Amino acid sequence: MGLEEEIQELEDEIASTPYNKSTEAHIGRLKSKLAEKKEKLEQQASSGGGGGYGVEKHGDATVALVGFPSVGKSTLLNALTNAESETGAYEFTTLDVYPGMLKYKGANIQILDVPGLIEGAAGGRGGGKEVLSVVRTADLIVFLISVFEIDQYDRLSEELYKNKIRLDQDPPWVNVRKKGKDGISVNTASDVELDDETVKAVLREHGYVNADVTIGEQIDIDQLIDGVMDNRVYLPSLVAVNKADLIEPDYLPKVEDELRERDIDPDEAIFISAEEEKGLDSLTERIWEELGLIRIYMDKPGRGVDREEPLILREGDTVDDACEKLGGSFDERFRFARVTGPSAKHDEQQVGRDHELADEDILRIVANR
Ligand SMILES: Nc1nc2c(ncn2[C@@H]2O[C@H](COP(=O)(O)OP(=O)(O)OP(=O)(O)O)[C@@H](O)[C@H]2O)c(=O)[nH]1
Ligand SMILES: [Mg+2]
Repeated sequence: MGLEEEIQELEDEIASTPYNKSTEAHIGRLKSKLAEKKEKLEQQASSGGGGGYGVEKHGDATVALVGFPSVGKSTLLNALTNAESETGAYEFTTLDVYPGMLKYKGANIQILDVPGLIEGAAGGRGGGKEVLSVVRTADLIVFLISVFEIDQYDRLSEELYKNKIRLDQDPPWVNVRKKGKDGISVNTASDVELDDETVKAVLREHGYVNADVTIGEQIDIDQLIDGVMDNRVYLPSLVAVNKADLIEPDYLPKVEDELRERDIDPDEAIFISAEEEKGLDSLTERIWEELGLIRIYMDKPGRGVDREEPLILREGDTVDDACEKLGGSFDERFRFARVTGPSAKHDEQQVGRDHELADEDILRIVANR
């Protein structure tokens, strides 16, 4: 039996096994087997070569624009950035990945227009595989869906899930530590509903014989496997609804209902018209927020505060991260820094390397000569 048939059999068996406490460990085993076999299939498929898309990461952050053919990705990219991505009123205009640079609040945000992500892409059809490998390296996914076909979202998010991209969630709190002997021991937080036997079954299926497993939060079997497999990427996402210029106001409630059915708050989705360049300011602002970028205005000796070209960092970054991004040899020469702005207790606060910065801080680094 070939790998693909084995995968099909496992999927059938999982689908036909009712989930309850007495079958939980069995399902855990099946799902783990399935995950491992899919991994193997993928490795076989990719060992055949195929150049892939060497799209380099440029700028301060990268956004992947995913959507069906003709939904308006190229039109949007051209409206948002300096790119010249071909647009056309027929499918599959975009055959490659087209990068464009969006300049916003002094940041350079790379936006990638990727070819139509169609059903089956994660299985390697339609060149989707390469597309997905580009998408995996992004910092944010923007779903572009047609106002007339909100169900496009289902198929797109399914493709991403199959390709080990998890949206809008933190990695599951699962920690596995190998040891030399004594089998598998399981340590779970009080709210975890998975049986220890299920956890052990899953771990064994993934090749563990002796290990300490800690599970810190309530998760399901799929999340446990995600935690054990360790090659999932966790990305934030936004939903932009395009061609909003084409609907009558009385059609809007229907669209909103369809969004709600998919757990998308209609107020969180951004309605745009790429063609008429409407709603693009809100979209850009939301991209900025979701990326969690912050602007740091450097106060340079003799040159004053540079508000034109801020240093772009991420929420949670420290003075140390600023030094790193600035380059140069601050390492030995760093003495202290002075911060004025949202993160400072008062103007010109003296801080150390571990001080956490905030958007629109003014930063001066004092270094030894
Ligand atoms: N009315 C309207 N038409 C739009 C809008 N955005 C794009 N279009 C049109 O839709 C068609 C397809 O747009 P593209 O930007 O080429 O779509 P795409 O997603 O890049 O398509 P592929 O490259 O084939 O994947 C073009 O005729 C656009 O002019 C919009 O907001 N409103
Ligand atoms: Mg296109």
